[in-house]
Amino acid sequence: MTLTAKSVSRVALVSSLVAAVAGAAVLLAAPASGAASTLAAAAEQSGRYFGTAVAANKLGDSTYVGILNREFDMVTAENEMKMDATEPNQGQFSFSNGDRILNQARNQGKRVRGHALAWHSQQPGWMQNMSGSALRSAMLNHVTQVASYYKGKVYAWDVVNEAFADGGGGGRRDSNLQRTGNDWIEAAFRAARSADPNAKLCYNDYNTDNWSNAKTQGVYNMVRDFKSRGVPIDCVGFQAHFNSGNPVPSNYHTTLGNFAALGVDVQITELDIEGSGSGQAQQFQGVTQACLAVARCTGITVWGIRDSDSWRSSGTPLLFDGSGNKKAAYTSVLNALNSGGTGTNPTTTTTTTTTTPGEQPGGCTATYSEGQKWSDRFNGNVTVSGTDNWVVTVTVSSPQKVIATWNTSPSWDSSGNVMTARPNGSGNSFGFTIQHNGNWSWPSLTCSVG
Ligand code: 9MR
Repeated sequence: MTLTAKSVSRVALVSSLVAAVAGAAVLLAAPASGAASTLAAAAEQSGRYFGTAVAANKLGDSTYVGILNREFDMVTAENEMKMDATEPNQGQFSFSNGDRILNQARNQGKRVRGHALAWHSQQPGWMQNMSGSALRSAMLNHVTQVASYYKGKVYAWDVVNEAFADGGGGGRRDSNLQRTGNDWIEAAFRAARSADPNAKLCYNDYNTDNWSNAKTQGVYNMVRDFKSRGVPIDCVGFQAHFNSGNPVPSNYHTTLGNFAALGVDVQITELDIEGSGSGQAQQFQGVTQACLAVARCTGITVWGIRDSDSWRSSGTPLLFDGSGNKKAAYTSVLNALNSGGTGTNPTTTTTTTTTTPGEQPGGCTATYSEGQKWSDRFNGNVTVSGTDNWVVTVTVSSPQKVIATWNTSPSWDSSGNVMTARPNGSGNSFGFTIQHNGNWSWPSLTCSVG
């Protein structure tokens, strides 16, 4: 988890910074150029999407459709692409309601997440009583037929949904599908890849947000195993259904970052948070920031539009009230998206400055490494190597504040966001604590030879 800055002169500091994050070139800490006024536009500033679950029977509601068309650029069918909806009788497929949602979205230039090809729940009656090889074949046929029908039209599929057990064991959930053999999940992924090679294939689950949960670790180990054996998996969905008994964990960004480091995209797929007012708004902000802090967190989907559209409407868990008015939670998400964040994955990140011809040879390398994190702050350490007379500039992004330093006596610019530092004595490292105020992005570093 490092970020490295090299420089050969002060002049070079004004040259453009080039960052390579996990192999992809992105600009570091590029702030949003202006505040976007919709969730989708705000998310797109950092290359992400902002989606919602859609119910086909609400597509005649003009308030609903008005908000849908205005605010979101990704759509998930709330129920209409599930197994019971798409294969009500074995071998007879029904796509009409799924198509209504897909076509409405695509006509408006929105993308679609498919949900879900294989699941222990919402199975059609004929499948519920099946077992063994007959069930395995029926499941694989379902995956193949549905993914083939929507080939090229969905951005991503939740190939397998909710296959891990709740509680402390971190193991698989018992189900008729699980009893066909532990390899049912990878078999489903392989069938989906064959049917639609360009769709991103996701594993999707709930209560996998807290890094300390056994269930989170169970899913993580499965994804790591799949990646090591070449099972085709591209993404992991975190449903993110929160309430007071299951609040947004303070280590959410750690969870997302650790999964991303396995080489998969991560997505918040069914976000809702029961509550109201500023408490609810703050939790929505935290989830948004956790995604923004991870480069491979590619988007957020809320599980419905208005509170009254929610599967648990009494908990008022969404961003619009029953009349379609924006709630405080809406504003906090929009503001968080507008304050940007290219995010960083917990992998090596290199920042280099270009060299001005004719400069003296020499230089220095400053390496940032992540330290401990808490819900409101995180530590960073800088290690420097190179010639003696260098100095490091550390820039944090507003509203972050550096609230403590060690092994250094820095000087500050007038904004308080830029500190210029050398390690004390003959040391080669120093550290600081950043109060993130909702922005988890890492500071940018330069080092220069004086
Ligand atoms: O929101 C969906 C609700 O309308 C259905 O009755 C329910 C049936 O299982 O599924 C709800 O959506 C679930 C999603 O498909 C998977 N994760 C949990 C969601 C909320 O229960």
